[in-house]
Amino acid sequence: MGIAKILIVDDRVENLLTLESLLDEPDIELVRATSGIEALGLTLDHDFALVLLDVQMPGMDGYEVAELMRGNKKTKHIPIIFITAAFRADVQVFKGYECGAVDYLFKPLDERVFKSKVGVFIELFRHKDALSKKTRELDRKLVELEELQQQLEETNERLHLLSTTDGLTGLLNKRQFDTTFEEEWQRGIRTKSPLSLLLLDIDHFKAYNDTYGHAAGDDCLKKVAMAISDAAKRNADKVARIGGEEFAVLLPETDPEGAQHVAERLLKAVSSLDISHRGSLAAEHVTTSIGLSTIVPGQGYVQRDLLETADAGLYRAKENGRNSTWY
Ligand code: GH3
Ligand code: MG
Ligand code: MG
Ligand code: MG
Repeated sequence: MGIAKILIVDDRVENLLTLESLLDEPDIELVRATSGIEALGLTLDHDFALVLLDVQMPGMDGYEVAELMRGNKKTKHIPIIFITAAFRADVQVFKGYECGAVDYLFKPLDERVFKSKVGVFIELFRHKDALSKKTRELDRKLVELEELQQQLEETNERLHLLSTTDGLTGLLNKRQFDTTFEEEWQRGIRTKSPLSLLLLDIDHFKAYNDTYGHAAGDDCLKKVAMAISDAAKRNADKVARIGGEEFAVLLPETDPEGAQHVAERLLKAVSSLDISHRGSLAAEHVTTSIGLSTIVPGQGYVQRDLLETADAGLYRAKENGRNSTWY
């Protein structure tokens, strides 16, 4: 337990000595002042548990000291007990309370009453001290907590990215495509607007791997993925890698004409990457085949219809010599 400091103020040294003898305790430190002005200065420099203040002093009296203490942010909460000469009917006890004193004691002091009153304020001070220590500790913890919160958010963001995107290409993964497809389908039902789907597959990609190796194959996949997402320009367009060398592009609020337009653009975008492909039977460079379909969601259709129609289109595009689109 810490030491509690008490300021004793009296213009007469013998009165100070009396107070000192009454408060001679190991856990109390007494600080003396023999004038009001000296007392005020000390209250600014120390953290007092209590001020025992004489009323009558030459110069600045106790009431004035109390009023000035109340007017200062640093000292306004320090409890003050006035100690004054023997009781007289004309002593303005109320004035002491008005100045903000917590108590008013008369000399000669009753030792037991005096000690127990002082004891209450020491107890309060200790309590306050412990509370402010706890508050500081909590403040530190709060800062730590905020840092942890920040880390958690970053981890969550990374986790979200990992669980929704494909590691090789950065496009949406199959799982996220399924989720997005479901959402767009439901939105299409509400807005009664056409939803188009493009299924894109790299031509003779097995031969590409066989010719150039798996690492070159991966590199090619990355370039194709980038070309596709660049070519699917609208923000609402969702591009996913849904298989080894298969991609899906979901085009909300897009009619067959628009979908065909995007498909042609994708075909061209990949083709103009001009990635050499000796093993291809379709061209000298890497090409794709694209199957398309468009449905206004609901109205007797289900999601699978859109997928199956696009898949059938892809099959026809392959049969048709590859490097082409099919509705
Ligand atoms: P088609 O024109 O009919 O599509 O012929 P294809 O060879 O592209 O089709 P197939 O389905 O027979 O082969 C796909 C190949 O894609 C098989 C596999 O070696 C390759 N592949 C799938 N995933 C990856 C991958 O992540 N990296 C690499 N490098 N190759 C992959
Ligand atoms: Mg006096
Ligand atoms: Mg395939
Ligand atoms: Mg293929």
